[in-house]
This record gives sequence, structure tokens and C-alpha cells, in this order.
Amino acid sequence: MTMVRYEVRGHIALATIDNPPVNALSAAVRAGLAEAIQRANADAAAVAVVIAATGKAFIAGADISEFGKPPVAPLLPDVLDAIARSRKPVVAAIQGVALGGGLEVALACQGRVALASAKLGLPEIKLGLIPGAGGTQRLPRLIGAAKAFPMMLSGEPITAGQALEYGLLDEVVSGDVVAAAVRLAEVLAEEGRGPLAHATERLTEADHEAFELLAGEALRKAEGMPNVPALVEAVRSLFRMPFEEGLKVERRLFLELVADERSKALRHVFFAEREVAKVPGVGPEVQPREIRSAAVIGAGTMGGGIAMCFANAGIPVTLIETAQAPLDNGMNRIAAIYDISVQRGSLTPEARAQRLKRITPAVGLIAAATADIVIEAAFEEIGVKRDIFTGLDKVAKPGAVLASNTSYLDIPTIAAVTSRPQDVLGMHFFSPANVMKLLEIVRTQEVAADAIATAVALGRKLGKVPVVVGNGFGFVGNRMLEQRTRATERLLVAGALPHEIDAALTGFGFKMGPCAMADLAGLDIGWRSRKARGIKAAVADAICEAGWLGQKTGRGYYLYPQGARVGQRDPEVEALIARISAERGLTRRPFSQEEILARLLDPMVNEGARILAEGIATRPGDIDVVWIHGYNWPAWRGGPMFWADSVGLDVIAKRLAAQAEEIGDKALEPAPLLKRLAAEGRGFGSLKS
Ligand code: T1G
Repeated sequence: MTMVRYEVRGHIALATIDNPPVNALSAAVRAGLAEAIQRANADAAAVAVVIAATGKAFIAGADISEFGKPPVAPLLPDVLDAIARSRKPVVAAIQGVALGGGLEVALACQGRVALASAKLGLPEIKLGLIPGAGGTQRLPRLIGAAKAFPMMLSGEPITAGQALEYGLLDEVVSGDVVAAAVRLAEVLAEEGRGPLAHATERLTEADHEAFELLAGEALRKAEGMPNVPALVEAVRSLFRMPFEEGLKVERRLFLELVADERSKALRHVFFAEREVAKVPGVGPEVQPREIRSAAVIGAGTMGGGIAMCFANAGIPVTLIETAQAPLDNGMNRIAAIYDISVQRGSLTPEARAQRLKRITPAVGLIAAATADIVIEAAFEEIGVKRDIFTGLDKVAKPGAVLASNTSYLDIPTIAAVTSRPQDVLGMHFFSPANVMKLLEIVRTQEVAADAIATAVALGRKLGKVPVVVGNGFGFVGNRMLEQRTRATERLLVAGALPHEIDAALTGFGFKMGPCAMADLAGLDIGWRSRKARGIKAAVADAICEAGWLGQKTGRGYYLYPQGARVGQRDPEVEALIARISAERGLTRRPFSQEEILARLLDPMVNEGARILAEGIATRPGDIDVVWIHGYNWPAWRGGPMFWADSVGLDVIAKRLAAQAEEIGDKALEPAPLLKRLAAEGRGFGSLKS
């Protein structure tokens, strides 16, 4: 069955792409398009061609799932060449989105008409690539390099209105876009338009200079990503060589990037972010409950941030505290955060007022009585949570979803105090809740499928990346973070210093290392949690006992003189660490950055293997998404499980076994799943969800 239907409407050949869900340019679609162009050029009944599509997208781009596999003819550049060389004018009728190769198809046409609601863009940069089918050579010729370059650099789509203004579209319509395209095709045929010329009028000296300014800025911010310099080089060729040569430069650069590990990682993340929406036992037939209003219990940092998520998404929310004073503090903190956004220009004063109006402060659980969902974000102590849920069980309306934002406590224990465990689940936001995208949705044995579906749908409406995880201490993210924290302690006592440990992770691509992050969050958080669980961490405990709790006290692992945001090495802390090593009879030794990195990340991967084996995470990609969106694992590294596969599970298993032996810590032994995959020469990616 062809993916491209061919018919003649009047004197116009109409080629309609039909490849659900988003008309990706699979091999079959490419073949169908090439055949339609050939057929139309031989069809005496047709004087021109319109390319249209069915469904929500014109064309979402090349089929990303085909990358890395042996190429299948016809290749997209060849199909676009056939469109551009067509003797009969070709017009694109764009609805939904024309992205990547989809926009490149439209750029190879003589004319372009779009629905007013359509969006057009070249997002390849987000996949670690650059446009690879003429986009870097055709778009600047149409709208100028100074406008085209930022579009390709950001990867963000523009509206049909902006595209018309830029000269990217010939017409924008609200009605029948195919009919409008047919009319344009008839006009172009009457004008005797033939093969696409490679206009250069827009490529003026002024445009060149404007582009070079933007390119210089982009290169300064590229942060080592290879596709930014590649994009600059491809666009520069517009001003240096003829079209055909420029196409060759673009193709060479594109193919190099497709083979780059960083692009492979970003393509893995693209699909992993979509896979997480597929929750076993919660299929598309499970209807989410309607959320018209919400309530948040606790107006602290987390509760306030969660309330802002609702207000920002246009959902009225009641923010509840036990007394007026903490409530006022919470509201003031929210207003202050919005003020900063207004000062930065990212929020208008009107929008600020609207959002604040959506947050109703109240004292007492009774204020949650009408909410469709209640999210508890109170003190991280199981007794406090059980009291709150006991009260909620009495006041919340039947069918309301009752969620706890706990970051590691047991959800079934909380659900057990209610008469409705089927409505109780975890919704673990990450601080700052109004910024971080990750939302861990904790599923218990008893929770109803539609409650999970409600939390997932709500998470997406709040602009989060919801990942459904099983119940267990620390769920997925914090459980693995604990392994890295323990590894940090081991390294400090064995010979590494805070700045060396942090440098290993920032060199890997994290924004901050574990010591700097702890200083930022406050060392007392971990200290309180360890004391509650009877866990010792010699160095961290000693720093806390000295009263050095991080940035908020001016010193923690590092010194923060005059409230500096970037820490300086603290000789007293380094002496304290050396003393602890000596007390343990350990001879400190230097660690290379590579060894520090392995000792920090291998135990996390090992815990990830246990999490998979226990079914706490559905897929390895889910764990990758958790770490990218919850802890700033660099997306171009793909996430911990993707990284482990790129290192080789046999290498990681060997390193873990050697470390377990050296330290005498059985917990560092390779987990059974890791050991099995390593022995079979497989990676986590070979596990089918
Ligand atoms: N290739 C393959 N599958 C794709 C796809 C693509 N380009 N885009 C989406 N899908 C799948 C997705 O995995 C999911 O599958 C389903 O479609 C719905 O997607 C040569 C080299 C179009 C805005 O980067 O931005 O062209 O989970 O959940 O929220 O220069 O998908 O249902 O099995 O995201 O409505 C450039 C990527 C490619 C656009 C729709 N194009 N896609 O969003 O649905 S590279 C892109 C999107 C390229 C050329 C270069 C979005 C969307 P499943 P979804 P959505």
C-alpha cells in the first residue's frame, strides 16, 4: 500500500502523504513522493503538482528511527532534487507541522501555502544534527541567512504568520489549504514556472555580515557540541560557493554528525522521552479523570513551586497551610519568584497577576474539599504525612486523586491510612518544582489505572516529563543519587578532594558536581535524612557538625566569601578530610578524573540494573529520562543506562567487581542483571520493554 496517494484534481496532480502518526519521511514515503513527481511530469492531464498530507502533521521530518541503519533509496536529497528539477511547478500544502526534512520538502517546491495554525521549523540541532537535505542552502536563499541561521540554531518552529512575513510562505489560509495550493499551482503553471532556481538576491553583503555576527556568538556558546560549528560552516558556504557545492558541504557535515555518539545519544533521548508515556496496564483506553481544580498542602519551597505549576498551566489551585504565617510566607515567596520573571522580561505583569489570582491561599485541610487532585508537600516525615492523609480522607471529595510529593517515603504506608488507596499515589516533583521537568509518578499495587493516567496527563499539562515508577526507597532518581553520594564519600576518604570530584562530573557535562550541589541545596538535608536512617557519612557528617551547611552558611565543602555563588577550596575542610582518612588508617592517593568518574557513575548504573530487575522502572530509557530531566545528566550523553552501554557493561562489571574487592563492600558487586547482560555481550538497550 503506497504511502503517497496520487490523483489529478482539474489540471493539478495531487500527491497526498498518508503515513500516520506524523508523516515521517520513511523509505516508503520517499519512494511514493519520487514516484508521484515522476508520474505528474509524464501525466499530460497535469500542468502542476501539489504535495499535501493527512493527519496532524504535514511532515514531521526524516524518520529518526532509520538513522544509523543502512540507507534505503531513494535518499531524501535525491527526492528533493527531483522535486526541485520538476518541469512542472510543485506547491506544498502545509497543515500541522513542517519540521526538518518536512520543511526541506516544502523548500524544494516552487511555492508554499500553509494553514494559519501551522508551524514550520528545522529542529535538527536538537538531535545533535544539522538539516541534511538542503535546508542550510535553501532556507537562507529564501529568507536571508540572518533569519535562517537563528531558526536552525534554536531548532524552534515559527508560526505560519512569521513564515509569511519572512517570505518562507506564499500564502496563509484558514480554510482549505489544498484548494489554496491548487490555485497557486495553476498560477505558477500559467507563468510557465519550471525547475527551481537557486536565488541569491537575499544573500547580500549586509546579510552576510549579520550572519557572521550571529555565528560568532553561537560558536562562543557551542559548549563543545560539534553541530553548531557544522551549521556555521554549512551556512558560510552560501557565500563562498555555488548551490550544488554547498549541498555537498552540508551532506558531508550531516553524515559526520549522524555518526557522532552525541547525536546517537540525543536520538535515543528523543524516543525515550516518548516511550515513558507508555505505561504497562494504562493503555490509551484508560480515561484520565478531569482536573478542573487542585489543592496543594504545604506552602514551603516545594508546595509553593507545585502551586505555581498549576497556576502557570491555568489550573486554579488552593494552597493550604496549618496557619496564616507560613501561608503568607509561601505566598510572598511565590510573588517574589514571579517578580524575578517579570524583571527578566520572561513574564508580563498582566500574566503575573493572572497567575497569582489562580492561587487561593487557605488555612486548614477543609479547603481541599472541592479539589479534583490534592498534592501533599509537607514535612518529609512519615508521621506528618499519615496525619495529613488521614485528614484528607475525611474532607477530599470522592474520586479526587490524593498525591504525596514525598521524595523517598513509602506510598502504600501513606495510602493505608485512607479508605481509598486506589486514589493514592506519589507525584515527586524536583526542586525547583516550577522549573525542573521531571515528575516521578509513584505507582502502588492498589492504585487505580485511571488515577495513574490522570497523574500522567496532568504532568504533561503542567509541562513536566512524567515517568511512572514503582514504589521503593528513593523510587528511581534519589535511589541512584544515594549511590553517587556514597561514592563521593568513599573517594574523599580514599584521597580525592571535593573540587577534583566536582571537576570530574562537570568535565563529563553536568552543570555541577556532587559537593557543589550539596552546598547549594544545604548539607543539612542529607544529614537529617542520614540520621533518620542511622547512616553515617564521615566527611559530610563532620562538615555538618562544624556548622558548615553550605552556601546558606557561607561554607560547606567550599568557602563562599561575601555570599559568592561559586565556592572556593577550603583548607580547613581538606584538612578535616585528611584527618578522617588518617583516623581510618588509610593512606590517601591521587585519583585521575577518569577513575573518579567511573567510581561515581558505575555504582549508579549498578543500582539502575537493580531498579530494572525489581520492575521499579519499566525500561532503561525511563531511567535515562529521570536523570536527564531530574538531575541535569547531559542529554548528549544519553542518560546513565545509555552511557553504560556506550562504555560496555563488561567494562563496568569488571570495574565494580574490582572496587568491591578493593574496598570489601559486597554492595558494589555487579548486580545480577548487569552481570548477565555483560556475560551475554549485551547492553541495557537490548532489553525490550
Ligand atoms: N521520526 C520517527 N518517528 C517520529 C518522528 C520522526 N521524525 N516524529 C515523531 N515520531 C513519532 C514519535 O516517536 C511518536 O511515536 C509519534 O511519532 C508521535 O510523536 C533530513 C535529518 C512532530 C511535533 O525532530 O517534534 O528531518 O511513541 O508523541 O507530541 O534534515 O513528534 O507514538 O510510537 O512527539 O504530537 C526532524 C520530531 C527529524 C521532529 C509531534 N524532525 N517530532 O508531537 O507527538 S531529522 C523532528 C516532533 C530530519 C532532515 C533531518 C513531534 C511532533 P509513538 P509525539 P506530538
